[in-house]
Amino acid sequence: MDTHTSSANPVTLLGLGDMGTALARAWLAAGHPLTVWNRTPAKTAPLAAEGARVAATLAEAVAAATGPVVLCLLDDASVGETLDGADLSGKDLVNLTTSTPAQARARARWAEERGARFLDGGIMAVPPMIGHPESGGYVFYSGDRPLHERHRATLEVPAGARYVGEDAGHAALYDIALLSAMTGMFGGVTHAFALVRPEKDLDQAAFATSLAEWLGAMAGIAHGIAAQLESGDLTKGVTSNLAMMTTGNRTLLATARDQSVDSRLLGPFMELMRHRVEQGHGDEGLAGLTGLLRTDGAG
Ligand code: FVH
Repeated sequence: MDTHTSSANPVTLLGLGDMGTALARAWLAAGHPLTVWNRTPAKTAPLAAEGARVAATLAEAVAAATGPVVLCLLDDASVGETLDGADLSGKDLVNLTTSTPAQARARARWAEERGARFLDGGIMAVPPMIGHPESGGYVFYSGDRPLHERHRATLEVPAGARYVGEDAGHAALYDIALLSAMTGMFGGVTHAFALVRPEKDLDQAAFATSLAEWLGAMAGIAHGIAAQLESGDLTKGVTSNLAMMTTGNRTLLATARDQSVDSRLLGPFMELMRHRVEQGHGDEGLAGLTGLLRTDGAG
């Protein structure tokens, strides 16, 4: 079926896994002419039925592209394998594949050497959030600014677009930093449920409500840490200092012992706090711990 009569920006999408398929449906629903390619051709069939044009080969998909060529593949290695040997000259590549910042920078240089423009993206959403702006999902972008400007409206169809600078590695750095913070939060949530789990007559759902509210209320600490790091005054605006918190940590650890919960998730972080206090910085908040984590000595 040829649906390429729309005036909307045409999109070429390489990769139809869970995320790629969700992206495809969002662009189709918004009326964008869409060409798709996937390593395993069977995954293209449902989208063809919904109006996508299916490219028989990768080379055909890229050659026909007049709009953004969006990659949503498993990892950076699969991007390299997929585009190996393709003629990318003059193409606008938008790579939504999760990468490290170093991989994104290397991929930007790689694309430039092949005459392509390059934008890297880090998706802050899961597939059901794609195409639903009210879900709060968005994508960090970095790299070629004019490319981002040119395709911004198209890129905002599946999820909000947040451009974070010309360094192609910065979208990946934002992405991975947020995922790292989320992982720490998941560790805390796991510990919290381990504490309350065996208690008879403790309503787990009610506990979950309190836990989620508390984490939301505490999330603003990120702004305080940023202000302290930017000003260089690591005591600026501190309301809960490390000296107080390390004392409180003893109560947390004693409770873990009493509740028969292993403190292996919390222990290393508490050790870092104790070390900073021993260095004479008990009046600081958490900002000074970032320096202790650096392995290159950068404060
Ligand atoms: N799904 C999620 O929740 C997360 C949300 C945040 C962002 N991630 C990243 O998005 C990328 C794609 O994720 P996905 O969910 O679509 O992943 P899969 O469903 O596993 O699909 C993987 C696609 O990659 C193709 N592929 C894998 N290896 C190769 C290769 N060597 N050459 C060509 N294509 C390859 C695979 O093809 P096939 O197996 O169907 O033939 C799928 O199209 C990812 O970076 C997440 O970190 C998703």
